[in-house]
Amino acid sequence: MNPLVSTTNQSGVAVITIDNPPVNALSPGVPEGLASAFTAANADVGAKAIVVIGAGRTFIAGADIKELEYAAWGQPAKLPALHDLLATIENSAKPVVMALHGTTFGGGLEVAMAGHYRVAARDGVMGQPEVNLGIIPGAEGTQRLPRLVGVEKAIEMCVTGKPIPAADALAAGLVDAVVDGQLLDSAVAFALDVVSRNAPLVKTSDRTDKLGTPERNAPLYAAGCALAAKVRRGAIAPLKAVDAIEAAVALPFDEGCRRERELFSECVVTDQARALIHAFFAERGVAKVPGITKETTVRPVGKVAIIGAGTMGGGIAMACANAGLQVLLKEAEQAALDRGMETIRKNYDVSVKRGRFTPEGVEERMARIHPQLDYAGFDSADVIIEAVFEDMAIKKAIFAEIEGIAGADCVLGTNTSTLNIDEIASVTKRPGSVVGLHFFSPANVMRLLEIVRGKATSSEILATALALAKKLNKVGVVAGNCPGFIGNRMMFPYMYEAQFLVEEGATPEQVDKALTGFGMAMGIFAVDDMAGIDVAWRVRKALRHFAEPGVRRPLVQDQLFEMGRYGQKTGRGWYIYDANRKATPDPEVVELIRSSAAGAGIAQRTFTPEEIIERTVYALINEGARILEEGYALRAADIDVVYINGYGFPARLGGPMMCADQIGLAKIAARIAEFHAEFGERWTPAPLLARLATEGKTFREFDLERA
Ligand code: T1G
Repeated sequence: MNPLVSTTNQSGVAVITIDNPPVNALSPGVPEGLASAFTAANADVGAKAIVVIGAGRTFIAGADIKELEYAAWGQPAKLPALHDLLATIENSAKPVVMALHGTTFGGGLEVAMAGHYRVAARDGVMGQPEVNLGIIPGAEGTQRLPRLVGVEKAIEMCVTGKPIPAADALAAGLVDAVVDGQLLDSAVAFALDVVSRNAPLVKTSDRTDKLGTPERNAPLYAAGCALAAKVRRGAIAPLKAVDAIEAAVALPFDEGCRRERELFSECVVTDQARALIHAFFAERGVAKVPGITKETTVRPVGKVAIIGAGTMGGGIAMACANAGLQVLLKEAEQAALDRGMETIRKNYDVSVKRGRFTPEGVEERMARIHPQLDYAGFDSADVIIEAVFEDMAIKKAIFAEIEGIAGADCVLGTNTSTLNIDEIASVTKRPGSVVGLHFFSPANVMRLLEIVRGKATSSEILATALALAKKLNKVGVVAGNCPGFIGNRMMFPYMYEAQFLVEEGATPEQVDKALTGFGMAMGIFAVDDMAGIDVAWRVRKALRHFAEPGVRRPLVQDQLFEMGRYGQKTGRGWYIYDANRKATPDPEVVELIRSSAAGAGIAQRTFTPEEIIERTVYALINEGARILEEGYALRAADIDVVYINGYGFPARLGGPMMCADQIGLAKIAARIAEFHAEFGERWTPAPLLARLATEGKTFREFDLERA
């Protein structure tokens, strides 16, 4: 007996159940089990029809991505050859009804589409998310999906990778019924109805009614490519998905399937597939933290108290309210509190306008946020998050205050982007309860939460912080307590190098263009303007950057600060901003850069985009290697998760460390050595990077060896 697939009989219907926790992936054994279950069910005189259902939380969520990872890295992989299985399902003489709940994704949807009918639970979702992994559907999804939903919808689903809810699937023709309540009973009843009506068993592969013709579809293909360029800039797989759907229209079914397999095979060995599959597992790996086990107590969180209703505090309050938590939001003065609440209201209004929330949903959320000027109710909060100004003295004063108020089990979080957690914790008698919670702005939108472990932070507090991140729909990455933690510590050399480049002859616009061309969501000067040149100035002072004599200092940023050019908030920074926050280059700034450089005798030259990328991104990678070696990041993969989710690093490059692996550490180390010779100490190669390069190894291998 196959433990992954079993068959029972309900009212004369063979019920085939897939039970491969956690998500019923098509791991080795599942397709084989399904194939023999189908053969048996077809031979079983006691079965009039067949229902396939998933045990646990979902129908099949796709192929086993572990196997895809092996394939991507050229290792022996047991990728399911589903062609024969899908043909067996489709050719079944007995009606096949697929009962879908949870996430019917990828290979799961492909199996489902081979059935004659599909019945879905109302809260189920269906999709072909393969592009998220840098690949296209590989089990005939690009051939059957357009036959069921039409070419336009199929392109949209395969290009964006976004799942659709059951109701939309019904409207599109992907499923035949949406049911509430007992899914299995409904599916069995549906199957019996098909039998009693002697309804025809239409094979999806035989259908052509929704396919159209190559000529008429030409604009749809062009629109699909345009959509790909828009939502997945630079990605290969979405374009290949369009090609495969074109083949569904132009070729007979079997030939179309062959074409899909070719395109799939091309995609799976690309750098992008490797990078995206890496990113998938990296994101799920961050919660694995030494010292935290299944036995570690995670404290329940229902009520969060926030100190400070500014940009960060307000955003954190929204993130908590969105997750259904009760929120106390404290400010020192009424005017600031009112301003904070107004901003929250305004942000929610925008979400309603954009259709993200309903007006009622917003009222529910607003009702969860209690504005206040005192500490009332803080004694029963599960988590307190201090989110005031980035100033050590103020933060310490607040921690000294809440020490006497917070309950014994309360998590004491500080939202700092750079300050020393241990120093903050030192003012309390319970440093084990103190943890850094570095949210990213806007905190209600950005997925990253850096969770900073101080030297005393207890495992329980850390585990609770990780659970809180999950509850807030964020990805929590544990970082050690070094200045800037993981993300900002890496950003400093990257940002300063960009500034040196403009002093040497590039313009902010050129640097930003090179970076966005590389794939970054924003250029670093645009980021500086968004985060605030005043904020960067304060951080620089607090961390005593450039305090040592003899180091090269950026010449312009302090001048911009002194001119009151704080970036977007003042309409001027490195760029000029219009009312819609659209940036245009400012000749005055370029002039300021040129005259400052001339004053310092800096030679001027031009830079290619490649040189710009090397100087900036390699600085990022070099610092990442240091952080990893010093143990402030648990894994290279954690650094990648930080940069993809908090700093706009393109997922298709896998994050800075995976990107370094793919460029080749030897090449990077050689270039860094040249920069070191030319620019001196700030380019000292990170010892780990140098060592791995010499040994011919990668950061990925470094992670695997330590796992
Ligand atoms: N394969 C292997 N492991 C998987 C997996 C999969 N498809 N999906 C999830 N896991 C693991 C995951 O690593 C984690 O493990 C645990 O399950 C829970 O996941 C032939 C080629 C299903 C919506 O892309 O979108 O089919 O960390 O923490 O938030 O054409 O996982 O606990 O050890 O994410 O509830 C297409 C990807 C594959 C689905 C559940 N399918 N997965 O989310 O839990 S390609 C996908 C997800 C394919 C065919 C092609 C989500 C989820 P661990 P989780 P969750």
